[in-house]
Amino acid sequence: MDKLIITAALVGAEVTKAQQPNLPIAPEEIALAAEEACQAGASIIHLHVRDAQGRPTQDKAIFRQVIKGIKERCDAIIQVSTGGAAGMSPEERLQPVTLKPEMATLSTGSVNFGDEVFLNPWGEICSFAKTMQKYGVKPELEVFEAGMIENAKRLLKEGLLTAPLHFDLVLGVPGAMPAGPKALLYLVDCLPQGSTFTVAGIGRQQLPMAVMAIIMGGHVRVGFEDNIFYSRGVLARSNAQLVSRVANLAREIGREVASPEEARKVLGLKRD
Ligand code: KMH
Ligand code: ZN
Repeated sequence: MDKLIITAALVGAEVTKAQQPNLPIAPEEIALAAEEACQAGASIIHLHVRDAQGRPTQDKAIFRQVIKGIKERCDAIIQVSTGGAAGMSPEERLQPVTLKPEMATLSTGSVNFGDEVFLNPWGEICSFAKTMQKYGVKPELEVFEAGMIENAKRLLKEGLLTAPLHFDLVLGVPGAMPAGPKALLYLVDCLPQGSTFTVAGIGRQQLPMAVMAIIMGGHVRVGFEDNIFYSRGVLARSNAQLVSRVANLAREIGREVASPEEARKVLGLKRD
């Protein structure tokens, strides 16, 4: 098995400081949280940013500032979100890709997302993929439902993606694919041969899904975007605390944890 790549999803678009007081929101807070997560074993930072009022934004200037802060502190792979928040326009969502980060997310289908709809019509998926090709950004394909893997295969066939593909299998979003071993096995079975995958379990499913991913040879995403608790009713102290637990579990099970440089090799990323 490859060494384990841990992604830290530090901020997200939905969680608030009222729910998780340790949520990093200001650019300096996010950069510090990234450094701590990296020290704890994360090699990818999945990045959302917030405006001065704490609202989700895809503002390029804020992304630029946060990315600069992270790069000054650690060597993590930066993966910008193009999902943003439900309801944002495609133009708004695509802004951080033009900063040429190493990676960006690409959701390959529409899905109910709690009370909202996360809309990704085919034409927009294609234009996101083309923009990523243009800026030399490797997509992480966000999969919330099985059909999204079929759309990724179609993109591959139409030359809008290049193999090997890298997926993030997100399980447990209310209204989307539920979390559990059968769902995960099914999704992994659907992936094109040679793909790599990360698993992101939502809420209390974060830890059990992470353990399954470690055993199956997948990679793991944890962080406040997906889960704010350390254990039942106990808020996590930091994103790093969640990363550290996964790193320790992996080592206990006999799977080593990848450094950012090792993660770049696994994902075929070439730095400029
Ligand atoms: N906030 C969700 C609606 C991504 O980062 O690419 C979408 C999301 C996916 O978070
Ligand atoms: Zn996200």
